[in-house]
Amino acid sequence: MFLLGLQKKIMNNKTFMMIKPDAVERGLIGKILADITDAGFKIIELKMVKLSLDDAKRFYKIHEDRPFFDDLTTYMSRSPIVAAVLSKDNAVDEFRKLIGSTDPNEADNGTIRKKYALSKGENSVHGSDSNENAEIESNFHFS
Ligand code: DAT
Ligand code: MG
Repeated sequence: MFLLGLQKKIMNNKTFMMIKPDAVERGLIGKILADITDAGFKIIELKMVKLSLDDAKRFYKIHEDRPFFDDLTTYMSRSPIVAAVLSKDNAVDEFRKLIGSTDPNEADNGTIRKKYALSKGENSVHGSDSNENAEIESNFHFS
């Protein structure tokens, strides 16, 4: 039982995040990273990179049939992003709580999206939605 618990804890302890173009453009990298480390996350990988339109389309492939796909991929490739792998117990859920709802108008007070996001489309940060996607998205950026 102890080993199973430990294994679960290790499998739940990482997530992947990006600081998106709208936030990088407005000089918010430092503030957002401070919010993240203040919330108890450790930064274990970090880089700033400009995605090509093709990179953005591959990263967001699950949304390719959605009406906002072109806007999303054009926006994500218009200027650099910051990509990071973070660790904390229950990292995926804890990080989604820290960033808040997709639409900043629906996000709770104190969340990163409530504080910084411009709109549902330009919402300043990405956070993986499952352990499986955290692994896939981390490998996309840090292979
Ligand atoms: P999240 O980023 O909260 O996981 P998502 O995975 O549903 O949200 O969508 C990915 C991104 O696509 C989201 O951060 C912003 C954009 N997006 C989602 N729904 C949208 C909409 N209705 N209009 C415009 N952009 C949208
Ligand atoms: Mg998502």
